[in-house]
Amino acid sequence: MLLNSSPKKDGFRMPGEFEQHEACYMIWPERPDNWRLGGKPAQHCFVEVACAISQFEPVTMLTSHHQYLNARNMLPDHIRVVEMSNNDSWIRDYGPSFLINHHGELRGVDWRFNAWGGLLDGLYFPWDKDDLMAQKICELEHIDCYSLENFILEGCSIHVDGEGTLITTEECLLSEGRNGQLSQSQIEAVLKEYFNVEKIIWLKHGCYLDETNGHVDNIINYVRPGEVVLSWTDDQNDPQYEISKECEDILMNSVDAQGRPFIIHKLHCPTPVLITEEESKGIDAINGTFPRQAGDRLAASYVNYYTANGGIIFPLFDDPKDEDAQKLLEQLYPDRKVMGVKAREILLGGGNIHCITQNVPKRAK
Ligand code: KQY
Repeated sequence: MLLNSSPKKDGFRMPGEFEQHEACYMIWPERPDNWRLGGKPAQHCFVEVACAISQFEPVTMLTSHHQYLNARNMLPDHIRVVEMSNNDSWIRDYGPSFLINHHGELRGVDWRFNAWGGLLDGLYFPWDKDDLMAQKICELEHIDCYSLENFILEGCSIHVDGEGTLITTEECLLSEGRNGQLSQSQIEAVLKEYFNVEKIIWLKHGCYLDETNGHVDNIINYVRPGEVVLSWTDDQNDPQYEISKECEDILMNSVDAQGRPFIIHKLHCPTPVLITEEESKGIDAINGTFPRQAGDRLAASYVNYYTANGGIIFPLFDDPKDEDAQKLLEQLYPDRKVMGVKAREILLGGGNIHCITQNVPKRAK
């Protein structure tokens, strides 16, 4: 059922990802203008991610009818495969934002999606099937849903601590191609009402060259309330340095909704990852889709990881920093198994593990 009220009025909040889940959704990759070689290498990588997460919670893979049989054959039986039309695989962006209340009831928010900037600076056209997915997933989950007619928002552009704080970036949420007609305070008001939070922390920018206009989930992640990991480089000649330093300064000078100062852990980026000639040649060049040229730098970041019930699934880039990331995450999450998955193929598509996964919070039975 579509609800006319708001989560704040009804007492629903978005839990932190580190709270208990009952399931995880993903979408099978196939579009040849985003995934090289018709999505074949990315499909193997998605299988690895799904299998890793399924050690901790049930996974559902959504797929177009074209790829249903292939996805079914490539995935093990314990991963549910459900046909659902889509334009691409970024479920964190256009799946529902799941909310819970103190009775443990679940609801969703269905934001509008315009492929990260619509006709102004969006990354593909059309996006109509993606925009319908949140509503369809709420139906699959048998839950009611708040639907906003005009407000553009992607799930990767916000992080919450489940205790009243939301972190986002100005670069993304104030971008012209999303809600350019609204002021920052009007945008804040919508976020407060629909995520049911009291405090918004505005970072300035996301990662260097992030094609989504700086999604926050590629530059920080919440470990637990009051504690974040920040994507970092010590190389002051790298444009990423100023961006990360600015985020650190903002967080160090902020307190969250509960009045806590932030504990910040620096998770060092890999050596810049560049698209190779061969990779570039494997991607269909289509007018209107964001191009992938040899030598282009990708926004590689270890903080774009998935927090599962008993695990952390983080991206590997075949870089010496992979091991440092593993060690830091093991220290930060002593009660979770930290598992790396080779993620270059996801990165080549423009995002990473957090962007291709959507957790469903655990509801009361
Ligand atoms: O990182 C994301 N949330 C999505 C990136 C989309 C890339 C489309 N090429």
